[in-house]
Order: sequence, then C-alpha cells, then structure tokens
Amino acid sequence: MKLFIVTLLWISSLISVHCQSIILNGSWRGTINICHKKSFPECNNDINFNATVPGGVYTDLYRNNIIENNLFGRNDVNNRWIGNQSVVYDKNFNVNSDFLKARKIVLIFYGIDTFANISLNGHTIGQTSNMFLRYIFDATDYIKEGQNLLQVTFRSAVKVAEDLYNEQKKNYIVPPVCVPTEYNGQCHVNHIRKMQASFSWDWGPAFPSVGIWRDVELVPVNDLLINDVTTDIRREDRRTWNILVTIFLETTQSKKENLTTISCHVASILHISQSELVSNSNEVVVDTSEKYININISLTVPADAVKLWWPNGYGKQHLYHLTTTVTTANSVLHKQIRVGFRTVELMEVPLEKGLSFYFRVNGVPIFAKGSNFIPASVFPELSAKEDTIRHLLLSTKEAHMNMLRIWGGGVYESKLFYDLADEYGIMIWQDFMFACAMYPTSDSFLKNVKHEILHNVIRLKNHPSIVLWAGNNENEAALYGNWYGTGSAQIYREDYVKLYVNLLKREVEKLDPVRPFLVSSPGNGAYEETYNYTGANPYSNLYGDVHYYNYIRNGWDITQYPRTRFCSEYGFQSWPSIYTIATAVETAKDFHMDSDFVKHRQHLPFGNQYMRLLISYNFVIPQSNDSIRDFANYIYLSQINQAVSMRIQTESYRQAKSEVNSIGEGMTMGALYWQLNDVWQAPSWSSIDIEGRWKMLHYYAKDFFAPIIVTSHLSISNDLSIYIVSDRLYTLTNCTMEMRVYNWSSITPTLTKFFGDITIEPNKAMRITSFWLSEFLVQLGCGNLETAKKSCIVTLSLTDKSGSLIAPVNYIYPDAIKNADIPVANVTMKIENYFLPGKFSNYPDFKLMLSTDNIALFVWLEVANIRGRFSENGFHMFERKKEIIFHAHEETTIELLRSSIKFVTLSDIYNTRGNFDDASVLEKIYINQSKYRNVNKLQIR
Ligand code: BMA
Repeated sequence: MKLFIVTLLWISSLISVHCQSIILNGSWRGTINICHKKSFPECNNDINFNATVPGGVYTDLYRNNIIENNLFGRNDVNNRWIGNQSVVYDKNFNVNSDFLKARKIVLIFYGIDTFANISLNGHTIGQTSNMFLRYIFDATDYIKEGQNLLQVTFRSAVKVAEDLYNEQKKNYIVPPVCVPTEYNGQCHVNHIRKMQASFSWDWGPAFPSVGIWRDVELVPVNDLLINDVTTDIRREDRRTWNILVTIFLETTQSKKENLTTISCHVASILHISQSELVSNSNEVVVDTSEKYININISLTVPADAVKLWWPNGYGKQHLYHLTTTVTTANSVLHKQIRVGFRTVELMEVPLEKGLSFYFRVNGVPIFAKGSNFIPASVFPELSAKEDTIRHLLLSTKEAHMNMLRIWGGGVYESKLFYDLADEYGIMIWQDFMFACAMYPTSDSFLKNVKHEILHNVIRLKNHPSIVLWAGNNENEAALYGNWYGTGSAQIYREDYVKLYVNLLKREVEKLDPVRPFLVSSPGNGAYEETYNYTGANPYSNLYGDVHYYNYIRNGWDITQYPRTRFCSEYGFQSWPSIYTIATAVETAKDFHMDSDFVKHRQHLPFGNQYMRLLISYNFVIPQSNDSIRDFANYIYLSQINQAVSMRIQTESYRQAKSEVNSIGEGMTMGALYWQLNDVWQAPSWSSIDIEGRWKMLHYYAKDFFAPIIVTSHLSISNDLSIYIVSDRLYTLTNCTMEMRVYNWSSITPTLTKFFGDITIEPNKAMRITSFWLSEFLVQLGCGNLETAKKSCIVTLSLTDKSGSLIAPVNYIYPDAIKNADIPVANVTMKIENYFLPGKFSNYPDFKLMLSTDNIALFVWLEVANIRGRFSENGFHMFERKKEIIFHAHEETTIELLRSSIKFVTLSDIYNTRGNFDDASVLEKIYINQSKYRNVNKLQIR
C-alpha cells in the first residue's frame, strides 16, 4: 500500500477499455416482413431499411419513412403490426490480419432487445433472451480476414411472451393475463425480461420493439479480458476508508498452446489530486482452466486525504478516478472508474410503535425529497439521449430534489444517467425491473434473472449516487391486495419468496454488502422478515414505505394524507401543455374534452372522470362554445389542481418529519412523488412533459422542496397549525414568521400578524403555533365568522434576523377557490431586456415585468417554440409589479420571444380574455402534419 506524492501525467490510454477494439455501432441494414401490415393487400414483401445501432425497429422504420411518427395520433396502435414481426439486422465489417493475431476475438453486445439469434458469417455464435444483460460471445472460430457478415435475427417479443404464457398456463397461470383494455397494450410481458412498460402502462403506449439498443464492440483478447472492476468502499474508522477493488477477469483458453497459467501484475490507483494518489498492487498467477477469475486489491485511504460525496443540498459531490491495470507478458489492460466517498445506512430502528425508515448519509439523517423516474423514452435506444437526461436531472437538482427512484417497470439506466446523478448529488433508489405483476419462477427464468442481477449490480455499484436496491414495484401489494385474482393460493406466495427473497435479496447482498436492500416498494422494510415477506399489509404507516393515491377525495384537503415513515409514490394527473399536445394531434377537433384523442391518450381507467372530479372540488370548469379555448382552460386548471394538491401533500409529509401522532404514525423522512417525466403527449402524473416543458407542478416542487419551508395544516375542525420545516444542519435564531390576510377585493393586506423571535432548529419540523382559523380571520379584518373563509386568502412568509426571506412565500386557501369572489385582475407584461449569457446556460436570459391592478392568481406563462423556463411560474401576485426571468435553453431573439410568449391568470378564464389564441394552435397543427407526421409513402402506393 502506498500513498504517493507525484506529478501525474494524464495519459489518455488510461481511459480506454479495450485498446484496439472495433465499435460496430452506426449503420446497419434491417429487414422486416410487412405482410401483416393491414394496409398491404399482397403478402410477399420483405423490405430493407437503413438501420442504426444503437437503435430499435420503431425509430428505424420512422426514419426510413416506412411508418408515420410513432408518437403521433393513434400511431401506437397503427404501428403495432411491427411488434408481431421477426426482424433481421445485419452489418458487414472488415478486419485485418493484425486484428486476427489475438488469441481470441469476442463480440460484446451491451444491450439487445430481446430475443435474438446472433450469427457471424453464417454460423450461430449465440442467443439472447434478456434485454438487461450484456452478452459476450466468442467469435474466434468464425471471424475472418476481410469482410465479415454479422446477423442478428429477432423474434417478435409479443409472440415469445405469448408462447411462454401458453407454456406456463399448462401448469398454472402467472397473472395478470393482460393489461386493462384502456391501455391498448400487449399481454404477458411479465413472462419476458424486457422493459415491462414497452407493452404499455397507465402513462404510456405499447411499442413492443426489437433492436440493438446499446453499443456493440468487437474485442481482440490476448490472454485476459477485464470484464468489470468494482469497488466496495467502507469507512474503517474515523481516520481511514477502505476500498476493496474487485477485478473480474475472463481467461482465454488457447487451442494451440498448452497454456495453463498466466502471470500478471495487477495494480489499482486512486487519483486524489494531480499530485497525490493511493495505490496497491498484486502479483497473481491465473489458472486458465477457470473461465472467470476475480482478483481483489485493497486500498487504504486516509480519511483526511479525500472529501466526502454529499446529496444535493448538503455539500459538494466530490468524485475520484480509480485506474486498474492488468499487465501480462502479452498485454497491458486498463480500466478506469469513478468513485465517491460516503456512507449510507437505511435506519430502521424501533420507535414507540414500529420502526423508523430513513437514509443516513455520512452520519446525517436525510429527508429524501424527489420523484420517480420512468424511462426517458418508450424507445429504449433513446433513453440515454444526453440532452434529455441532462435536462431531466438538472431540473431535478434545481427543484431541490436529492433522490430519484428508478422505477421497476423501466430499464436499468445508462452510464450517463448515473454519472450525472453522481455529479448532481441525486441519490438513486434502484428498483430491479419487476413491476405490478406476478412473475414465473421456472428454472430458466430464475437463471436468466440471476445473470441480470449479477450484471447490473456489478455494472452500477461503483456509483456513489445509488443508495438502495429494491426488489420490485408493488408486487407484494398486488399479492396482498389480490389485484389479479391470486386469492389465497399458496403457489404465488411461494413464487414471490423464491424470486425476491431467495434469489434477489440473497444475490444482491452477496454482490453488494455495503448497500441496503429492500424486498418491495411499498413494503414494511426490515419488519417483513418476521412474517416471511408476504401476508401482511405492505402499506402500514408504522414500517417501511408507502404508496398513496386517492382520486376521489379533494387533493387540497391535507387531512387525508397518511402519516407514513416514507412516501415513495403519490400523485395526481394533469394534461401537458397544449403546445406539447399539438405535436401529436391530427386536427383541431382533437382539442376537445371528449375527443377520441383525449380518450385514446388516457390510459388510467376512469382517469378523465377522476381528473374532472378533482378539479371541480376547487374550480368551476368554464364552458363556452369555443372548444379549443375550453380545452386550453381545462389543461390550465388540471395543472393548477395537480400543483397545489402535490404541494399540500408534500408539505404534509414534511410537517411530519419530527412528530408522531397518537397512534405512533409519523417521523416521515421521505417524499418521492409519482412521476418526474413522460414518454408521450398524454395526461399523466408527471411534472415535466415529453417535450421537456415544466408543468406547473415542477415550478411548485422547487418551492415545496426548498431547504426551509413555512407551511400550514388545516384540520377538519378548522384548526390551523403552522409549521416551519428545516433541512438545514444549522440553527437559525431571531426569525420572524409573518401572516398577511388579504381580502379578495384588495391588493393591500387587511392586517398582518407577526410571530417573532423564532429559533429554527436544525434538521427538524416544528409546529410553531395553532389556532382556530375562522376566528383568526375575523380578528384580521375578514368580516364575520360566517363569511370570513370565503372572503380572504392568507400568505405566509419567513425571514431571518436580517429581514431576508429564508423560505418561499406560501399560501393558505381558507375555502375552495370556487366559493371565493375572485377579483378580475388586469395583468400586463413587458419584456424589458435581455442579457447574455444566462445564469443556467450559454443562452440568453430575458427579464419580464408583470403589472397588475388586483390580486392575480396562478399567473401562468408559456412560450410556444423556444425551449426554456421561467424563474417562477403559476404564482400569485400580491404586489402590483413582479419581475420574472425567462431562461432560454436555446439560441433565440427578443422578437421571437415577444411573438411567442403568452400568459393567463385564473380570472382570465372566467372573463373575456382568452387563454389561448386559436391561430397559434392551428399553425402548430399545420407544422405537425408536414414535419412530424411524415406521411407513409408505402401506404400511399
Ligand atoms: C404506481 C406506479 C406505476 C403507475 C402509477 C400510477 O402504482 O408504480 O405503476 O404508473 O402508480 O398509477
């Protein structure tokens, strides 16, 4: 073990994995049989198309003008025939004699979706059956000098799933047999190891794709191949960290030579700074009769030599490179990874009742604030698009989130995703890819899953951002709640334990002894072991995590929300921006509350009815004879209702951070709402739509996840409590909370009440006062007890001793807004100037000045065709003037902004000013038809 002080030359070769490997990405040729396409009468056609790797059949066929834009109109259904086809991808490539000198040549597929036969120059070299695996095939015997032909023949995943289901059915059915009809989906996805949501979900369409969705690489191997390098980083004691490096080697057995051992020198170096490193090495003799060999190297790192990795909001995200070199007589192999130093514990310690459930990072209890991540695209090959992932993760960070849950119906995300999570301090709750279903436990299925666990844990465990592995999404809940008619049949409980406990839990704990493992979400955490993981209600508020959804009760009613230890899913739907919807509609008629489009895009059974009901608790839904205007107003109300409901719900969880109620519930330490992102233009629970636009919810998240909030709790009996919640790790003294009461008719407050000399304790929620709301309102000038709640609105603000605001201004709506006499506000906007570069990018920021003559509610700004976002949005104006910044995310001009910016306030939708002008929507539809729709040439024939 050495701690060096040296000047390090950054040698680029340190970064390369396989020196002379050939990347086989890029152009391939595809072949698909189009017989099953309804619009083709004759059935004789194999057609060729230009394919791309990484890619997939749906995106390829669209790019080749063979099908229309997949996300347009009803094309999820129109293009479904593709999912029933076999597809061939092939590529010619050249190798020279030098390349062939290597003792062995392997072909690595980093992601194949899903059932494929791989052949090289006409000889089968392997088969695949799991989209989440990396496959390494031996190509040595069939590769030749000059041109080679690589062929990947895919079977339809839809058909394989059906075959497997039919096979399984002979024994017993593993449900659900299919998704609800509203999804327009495909059946039996639980029988195959493919992105479960690719057969449809309640927020997404079915695109049962095939394709080579990650890189392909041809690697010459002389004697050894470094498959992976992992680290287990432990805090040994106050003064030291230990890094256990594991090098996963694959040996090559030469037919020509009688080689039985290889001597190698293995070294790992942790680069602390340009001049400082820690290293250790080993001389190892590898026995080549073993195909796979693991070598360990231990590094001891002085604690004061490295800085800690912290979640967003708690400190910086220090990361270090670690290089491993394996040197043999014939080769020098390198592999570089990046690591961070932090401890993570899932604290499940006895409380008065039940167990706590929270993450402690570097010894600090962290309230997990964030959301659930679904794949960034329904086409898996697009799920690692850098601009999309960067935008989503930066938006996460900006909204003060510190955790994302990678939900179990999607994919294990790309390296890029976890690298950015490491850099932004976003802790990752990593589900394994099992969701909302029972799963088979045949030997072949379990074997397949075992490989999947091995590969993905090894691939991902170096990322400091990952703080938890979790076995499945809602499968225990489905079993307990008899969602799929499994009743009391013992077989499903046995299968459940076999898969998630005996296999997943055991394997993951072996592979990653440092991180916590949770069997299911929602679940009762460590308590589950006492009843062998099934049979008790997994939604208990006294243990583990809870998912909470209620589409019947008013989302603004804070009393409905559970006092749970940790809420890992909760949400309400809204519609995305009308500009986003405009990229998918066929005609202006689709912009109608009852249009086929609106019905087609809503997958949640009764979803449109629920949304209308929830909105109508708080707002009158305007109706006119202009259906586009009505639809635009409805979208706006759906976003307000979602944003406020989620604010109130999230604040309820944050308020419960430090207290338990009379039955022991509370001490809530996590709020991850459902869902961050979208995969198509449809109503969903997301806070960011498919075009990357922030819905009103995302702007609100930035406030309700702020490090310090001031928030209210209105009980059924009308008692109002005010809480201050702080995630800061320091005390703040001499703070003042101010409650201003406004009569709806006036922009000047009636009276203000101050609560002074408040000490805000670190990392705590404090109830600072409670009183009867109606009486308080009367005292502060809101008329009599009868009418007070209807007449006024209350603002809450919190300042420190210097008078600066330390929390976002918050609001109390004493009664439903529909019952209040909302003032008509005349708001005007001026774009004052712009400056370069913007605060968040190299693109310009624009300063907007808004003026109002009255209280203006839910002021909502939108820009049709410039990507970007506002410093605030969906806000109330209690001041006559307000400055807002528009941060452009692309090159633009002030003229373009002027012509495409729009805003609306709540009173507008009930008064003369329209929310939306038809011309701009129609223009967008026109653009779609020419640009997005991409009329199918074959179909026209
Ligand atoms: C939860 C999730 C998803 C679903 C969401 C909304 O159950 O796990 O399966 O999309 O609710 O219904």
